[in-house]
Amino acid sequence: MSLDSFPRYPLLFGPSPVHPLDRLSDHLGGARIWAKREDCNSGLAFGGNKTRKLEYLIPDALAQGADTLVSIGGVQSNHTRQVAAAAAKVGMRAVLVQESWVDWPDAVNDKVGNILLSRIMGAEIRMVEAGFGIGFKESWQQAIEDVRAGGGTPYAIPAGASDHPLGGLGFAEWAYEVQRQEQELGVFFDTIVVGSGTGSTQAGMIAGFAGQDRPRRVIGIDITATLAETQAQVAKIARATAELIGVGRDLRDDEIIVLDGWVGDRYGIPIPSTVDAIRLTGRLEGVILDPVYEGKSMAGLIDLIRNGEIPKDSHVLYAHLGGQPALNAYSGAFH
Ligand code: 5PA
Repeated sequence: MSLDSFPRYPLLFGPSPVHPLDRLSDHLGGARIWAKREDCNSGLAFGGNKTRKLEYLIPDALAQGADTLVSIGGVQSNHTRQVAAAAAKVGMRAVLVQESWVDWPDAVNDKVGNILLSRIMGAEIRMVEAGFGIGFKESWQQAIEDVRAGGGTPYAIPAGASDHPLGGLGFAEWAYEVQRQEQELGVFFDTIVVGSGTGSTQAGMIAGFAGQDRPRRVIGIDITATLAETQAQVAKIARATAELIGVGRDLRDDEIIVLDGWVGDRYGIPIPSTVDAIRLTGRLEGVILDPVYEGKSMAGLIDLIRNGEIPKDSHVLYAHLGGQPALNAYSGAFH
């Protein structure tokens, strides 16, 4: 099958914007940096990377006759907020399991930002005590069964919409969107930098670019503090997605790059390099990053340019995947 043969439910405005970050590039004195903006890809509850993935899951949910999307994430999950928005848009209910992945002391952490938005959109929120993990969760299974017991038809969406047969398609399509935008802009991005958590964002990109002629590096920056699991998950989803869209060859191990060094020792806690990257990007570009994901992937990009790992003649595309609503729950990081 080819990518075009999978139905896509429109949730995005269209292609997400691509633009140069000239002042940041000049400041670092190395490669030219551009950003592709999934944080403004949709009019649905501030969009983000999951909205793009959900374009491929919603048709499957509709085909199955589902009336309730059931998903899971941390209290400040961007993913569950986007599931709530997609459910509202297509006229389904959303049941969201929100786990205590992060122990962060802001008093309003469980009241503002993403979780507030999900409440406004009418999602049923279930708060659960449980640590970070991308694997199968009993609380999620329970929520699915409860929907059934209540006479509903659930559609189960795993954390980050990642460990799902269609989870990699959104960003495989993104890779082709990049190729079209490069032709319009007259630029070639030899390096892509992307934050990696549940894995299907980077995995989809790898699969999509693998079907194209010109090789490039897709560098994932781990934001989970469990690097080996992230690498394994990215590899698994990339290979499954490549097969699903008919890339026609096996992915090599060296196509799967996930780097460690900017997450700190726990998921969801900003460290000094995170806050520095957020402040620098805000001050020089007026572009806002969050303290859980994009602040960390940008810290990685900054160091990789500074230490020459990304060479001076490179054109880098920074995938901005959204996530800013969580900033409100992290005011303490910026005092
Ligand atoms: C997330 C994920 P993947 O999970 O697809 O690897 O994406 C990582 C990522 N940037 C990067 C932002 C802003 C993200 O929200 N967020 C999760 C969530 O629950 O919000 C899935 C973890």
